[in-house]
Amino acid sequence: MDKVACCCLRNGAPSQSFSKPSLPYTIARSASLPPPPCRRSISILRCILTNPKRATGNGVIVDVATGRTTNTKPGGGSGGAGVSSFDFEQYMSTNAKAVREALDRALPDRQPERLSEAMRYSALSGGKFVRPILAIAACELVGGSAAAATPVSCAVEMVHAMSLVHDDMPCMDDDALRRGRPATHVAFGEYTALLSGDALLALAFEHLARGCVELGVTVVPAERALRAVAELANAAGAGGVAAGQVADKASEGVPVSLAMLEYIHLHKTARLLEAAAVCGAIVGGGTDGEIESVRRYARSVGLLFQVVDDVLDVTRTSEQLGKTAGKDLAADKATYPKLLGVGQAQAYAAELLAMAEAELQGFDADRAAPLHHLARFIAYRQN
Ligand code: GRG
Repeated sequence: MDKVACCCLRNGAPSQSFSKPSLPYTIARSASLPPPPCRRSISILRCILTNPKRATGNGVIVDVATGRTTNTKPGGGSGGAGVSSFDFEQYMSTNAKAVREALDRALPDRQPERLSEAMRYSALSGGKFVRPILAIAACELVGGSAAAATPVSCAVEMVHAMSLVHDDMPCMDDDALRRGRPATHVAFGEYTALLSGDALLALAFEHLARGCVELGVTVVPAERALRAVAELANAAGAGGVAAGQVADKASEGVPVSLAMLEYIHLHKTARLLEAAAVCGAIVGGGTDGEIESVRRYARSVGLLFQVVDDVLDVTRTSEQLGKTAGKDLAADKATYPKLLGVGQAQAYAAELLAMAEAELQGFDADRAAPLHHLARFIAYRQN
């Protein structure tokens, strides 16, 4: 079994349902975090962790053991009987396989050989493919096909892969281990790693533009493709990942407020997950209202992703993570566990999850099921 499928089987099941957030909270409204989660938030989290089968509040019941959802809303679901079922593990492994194959075709495999090898090493080394699958799920949510999202899904994974390559380099986080094997600069040397990251970033936009053109205007009209290119470029650059990373580096060893920590995480991590989902919804033909709901969903999921990442960094081993554990502490970085404590960071994660899922309530339950499960998968991932 490949790492993706194995990871889905291990982590995909804990897809419990969640109560509504106990505190009114909107990420877009506030530059700072809400007050630390109160006792009620924490009890909600305990409930989430211990109750194997609960209603989500939007009529969907999720079974932890099987990952299957049942839509209890009268008339909900596609079967007309008010019941729908969704196999998250199958959805993840099928889409991950398709993304891997599409990336394999999109990446260079010829001259210059060493550069191509380094690009393939970074992009095809067993990532979870959360961002590409978010793009596909968002595209399908608004009525588009998985095929329409293929160029977007490859492009976001290329940007993600390049960010990991640069992040591991000595001038950044100086990490020798990534996905359980030597980081790209360790395997290929620094200048090749740096340039392979640059080449992946350039290829992301070439592939997105060309891929949409090849699909044809009946699948992805040119205006949608251009909007997606602009969204992804903004997310990668000074409007997103690069801005978050520079703030993150500058904050090492100095006192950091919760507001600054949120800024870092919303830009360094959440912005790319947001762009993945938003680009998916754009190429899928979503209305402006739908695209903005997807954006709010993905921003919460993106922040959740980083809160969970911070918690895993202090609760898991390097072996379990496939990357160096405890490195945030070692670098004296601000993290949610450091500022809030592990318990409250987890309670905050539960609130973000509930906020994300609330954004899906206006959509068809069957089409929204993958995004519900993805949010829970991110909340409960173990690496
Ligand atoms: C994008 C222009 C541009 C520059 C990059 C180095 C850098 C600037 C940014 C670092 C961004 C970064 C690495 C953020 C951390 C995000 C994060 C938690 C990654 C882990 O994602 P997973 O768990 O990884 O999805 P896998 O291995 O599954 O793909």
